[in-house]
Amino acid sequence: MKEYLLARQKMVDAALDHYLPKANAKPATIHKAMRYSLFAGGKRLRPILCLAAAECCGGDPAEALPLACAVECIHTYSLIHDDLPCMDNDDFRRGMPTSHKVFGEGIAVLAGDALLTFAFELAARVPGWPRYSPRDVIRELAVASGSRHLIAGQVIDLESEGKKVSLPRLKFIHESKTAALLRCSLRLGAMSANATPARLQRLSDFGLALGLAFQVIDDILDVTQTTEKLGKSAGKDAAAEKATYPSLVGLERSRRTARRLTEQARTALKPIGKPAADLLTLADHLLQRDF
Ligand code: GRG
Repeated sequence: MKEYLLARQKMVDAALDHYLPKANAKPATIHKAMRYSLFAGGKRLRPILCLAAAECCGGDPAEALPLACAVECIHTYSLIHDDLPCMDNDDFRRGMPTSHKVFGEGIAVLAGDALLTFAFELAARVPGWPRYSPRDVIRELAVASGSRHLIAGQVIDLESEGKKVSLPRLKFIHESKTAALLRCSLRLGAMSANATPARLQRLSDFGLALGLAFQVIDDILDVTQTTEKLGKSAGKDAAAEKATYPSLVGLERSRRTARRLTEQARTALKPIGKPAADLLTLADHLLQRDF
């Protein structure tokens, strides 16, 4: 798995480097800022899932690359904006000072905007496939990152600060903020392989359960790991009295929930058999992760 992940990270990094405007393209500040956050050492989980979904559906991962990179651009934009003083106000991300600490708030906002916009430029590169047009793909990205999913999660999160949050509300925040983009990564990979509607649905169900498990584990790691290990400020949720799975149901029940969700994700892929092997291994790997 280690070698597989490393090879996929390299493939994604090379593609991002190829697609993105060069650091000295005018105006250099914005392109430097976009590249700074994009190449700060993210795990590339979403693009890796996108490529694995393409393979699971019999496709060529190279065809999914622009979409895998588009999702990573959207993910990175959301991190830059989330770290801003008006949002989560964080100084440290991916083991480096956050964008606004290096470039100032104005450029950080614009770097996030530019990455979000660039994602759609990348998505517009795909030729389309018999079952899925470029329009379908672009809509998929827009819906996952828009006001009913990624932004919805952030809004409810902001509005929940300092309030008692119920478990269903927390699940909604996690599904919107985290799981929707993970699911979108898998769906885009499947679409690039011209997946049947039935297989697309299976990957979608896998993505939603895996995405929620991923966020529950993220909540657990915030309590149990160090800042050095995570590459972002540990213990921040508790310090900000944020609702998380551990704060609502405790660490042990959170761990059980993560295991149950991972099993639910695995079940969604069972009928696919051997072609889903890499995705199943990835799900187990994410459950065991410690950063
Ligand atoms: C500001 C529009 C806007 C949205 C913010 C995604 C998000 C919503 C906030 C970021 C902080 C957060 C708790 C996100 C949840 C998803 C998550 C666990 C992100 C970290 O993902 P990793 O671990 O990060 O894959 P790397 O750095 O490895 O890519």
